[in-house]
Amino acid sequence: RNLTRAATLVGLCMAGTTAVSAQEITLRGASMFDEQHAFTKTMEKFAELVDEYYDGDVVFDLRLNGELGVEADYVTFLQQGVAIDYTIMAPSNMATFAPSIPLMDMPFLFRDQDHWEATLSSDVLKPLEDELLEKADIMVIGYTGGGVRNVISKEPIENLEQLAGFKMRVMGAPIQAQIFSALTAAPSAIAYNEVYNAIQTGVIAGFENEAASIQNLKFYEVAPHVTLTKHAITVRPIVMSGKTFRKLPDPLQQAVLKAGVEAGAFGRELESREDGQKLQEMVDAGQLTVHEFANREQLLEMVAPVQDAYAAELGATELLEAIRAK
Ligand code: X1X
Repeated sequence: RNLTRAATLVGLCMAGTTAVSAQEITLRGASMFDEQHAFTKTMEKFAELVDEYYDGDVVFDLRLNGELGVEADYVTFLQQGVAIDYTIMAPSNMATFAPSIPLMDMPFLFRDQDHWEATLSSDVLKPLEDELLEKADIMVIGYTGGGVRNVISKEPIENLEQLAGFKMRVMGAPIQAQIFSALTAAPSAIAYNEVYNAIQTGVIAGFENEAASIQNLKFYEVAPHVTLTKHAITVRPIVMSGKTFRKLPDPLQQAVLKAGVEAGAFGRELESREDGQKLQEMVDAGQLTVHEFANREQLLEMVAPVQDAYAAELGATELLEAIRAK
């Protein structure tokens, strides 16, 4: 199924992404990770389900290990309708095109796993999806995620005093930097594929991420301390370029929409289940040391005004209330 071909990115862009003919349709996906990561497994599940629901031939060409770049690249490709057709990505990596979309992965948005699941299995996020489609021509076809994001650092961090001035990488959406600034850290937006080196060379002292990705990309080699800030449960839309979707025959469009929702549910169950296991595997292997964060509840109080101001600025106060009420 995963037909990895040795083609350059330029070649891919020039070739276009979707060959629609009576004989064959090719859909190209991208993952920053290898076969072991939940995103990759979820995209494989998506392909399997499309095959099951569509009575025709589709070739899924899923490129792994960051062969086609990182999420910040994918969002441009999807918006332009080149190089890739579908992927899974963080809303905070799509802010350039749709400023409101990072509301759905804003730190401290969800109280717990039940709140997160209730939100993702409802249609409360639809206004954000509509904006993404309108402004970036990117369709949300399902929701995966479920990893718990924590602070990862070179040196141990156990309380607010130690978090103060912590030079850390955050994702590109301004709300990410605003939240960590409110916690008195010193955030800066750095591309994901530069994080490892930036920590190694001392440009930053750490970042924040979930277990699946820390393990897959071996971030523990440069940042062996994890602090249980538990500031986010990941929301990761499965997305498809609108330019691709519109070229597909109607029965395939229906199969894609059904498969997207079901692959999302599969991915949420998988990543949530594996999250604690993967953290423990890294602890057991001596790769990570876990630290509790003293007075975590205080963090919630510090960020609430920042969340409110961000939603107000977007005209999304009611939406934020609706998510909080889920
Ligand atoms: O922090 C990031 O940019 C990345 O972190 C993990 O690898 C994933 O959640 C991914 O979607 C991206 O957000």
